[in-house]
Amino acid sequence: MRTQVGIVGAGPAGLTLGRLLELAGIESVIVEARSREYCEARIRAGVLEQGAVDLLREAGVGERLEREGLVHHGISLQFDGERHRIPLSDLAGGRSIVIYGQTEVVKDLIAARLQSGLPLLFEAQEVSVHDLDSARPRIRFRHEGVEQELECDVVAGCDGFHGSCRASIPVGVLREFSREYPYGWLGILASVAPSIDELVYAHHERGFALLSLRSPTLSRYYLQCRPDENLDEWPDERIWEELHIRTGVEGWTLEEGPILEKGVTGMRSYVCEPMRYGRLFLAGDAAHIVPPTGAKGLNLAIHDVRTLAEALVRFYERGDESLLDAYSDACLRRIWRCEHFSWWMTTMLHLPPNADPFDLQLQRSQLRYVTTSQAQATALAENYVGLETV
Ligand code: RFL
Ligand code: PHB
Repeated sequence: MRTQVGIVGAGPAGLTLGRLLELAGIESVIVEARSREYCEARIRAGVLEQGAVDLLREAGVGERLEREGLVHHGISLQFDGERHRIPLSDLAGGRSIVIYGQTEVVKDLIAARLQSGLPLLFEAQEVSVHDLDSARPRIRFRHEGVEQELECDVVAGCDGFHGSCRASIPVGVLREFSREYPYGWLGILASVAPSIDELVYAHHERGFALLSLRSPTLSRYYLQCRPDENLDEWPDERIWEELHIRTGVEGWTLEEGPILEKGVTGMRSYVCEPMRYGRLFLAGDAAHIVPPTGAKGLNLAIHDVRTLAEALVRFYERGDESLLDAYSDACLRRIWRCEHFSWWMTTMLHLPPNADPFDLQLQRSQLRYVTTSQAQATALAENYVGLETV
């Protein structure tokens, strides 16, 4: 088999790249380790920046997003039992965010690709990449029992943090930066109308909590926990009880409903530089991870592949590799801004293990400053909705 761009991974990065290349008349094959059902059911992000929404719309996959996505113009920060609204749109030049699940983005992109009749191979086994420093890199895998070799001009490593592309780069090429946090999030999806109109990020001395949503009938709530928290210790009643305690404010009630899904995720920050080795280009979580508190991971993944698609268009139209050469640096500027923002939101809102009263007072002071100073609130708002230029 031969193609122009071999894409490893059918998450938001790989699928969006495939779509952008399709629109530019560039061939691609997407090779994915999991099943379609698995990819479409994996519950993750829920907040899209305006820039990501605009790109999906321009790429012709924004129809359902436009219909079902919930446009939000603010978020709240809660501390000391009080909520403080940050009017994102007022502070960030009218820009807003859209609540639309990553699962839905993935479903829309898969449907569009299959409708175009383009190759998207699910359940590929033993996917490996080879000859990356040559002009003919290859992807090998087994699909439906048959060994396959896909010869490409370029390989896009969109296979997430635990994928095999980054791991195939020879030792010593990449510089890696990382930070582990002693926090996890216990997330639930509940079949109940959200008790909030906008997201609430709550600081509490028992730990952080986040109130989010997916639709007018689906709530998505999170509790700070240990990264290795055992879900068996969290029957539904305990989850609701803890949510009530951490998010409670006078005159407001958190409505409960059947919990459809629950899971625990650890948190880390990670960046590798450069995001390239020879003809392999890394994009999305394959190259960088942020803790979810800033809601940036999915948006960064989409930004990376927009930059990569533009570079590939230049390469195929003019044989000009300058944008491919500039790809990593162009992405890393935004990535590091989001790394900082996500780290900042995380450390401001989470209770450190063994926190002493001094730590808590510093967090409260920072929260009070962000919610009372227009300059600080603007800094939060423009990062949260997504900076136009970095
Ligand atoms: P993905 O989504 O991990 O997709 C990678 C794909 O590659 C496949 N794969 C392979 N395929 C072939 N061969 C191999 N060897 C392979 N190894 C892996 C995988 O099966 C998968 O299909 O990476 P991508 O596309 O870079 O997208 C990144 C986003 O998924 C991620 O950054 C976000 O979900 C992060 N995130 C959030 N981001 C936001 O922008 N806003 C949010 O509100 C937000 N909330 C979150 C989040 C992530 C969370 N978790 C679970 C980590 C909330 C949570 C709880
Ligand atoms: C979500 O709805 O899943 C969500 C929202 C905001 C975040 C992280 C996750 O910061």
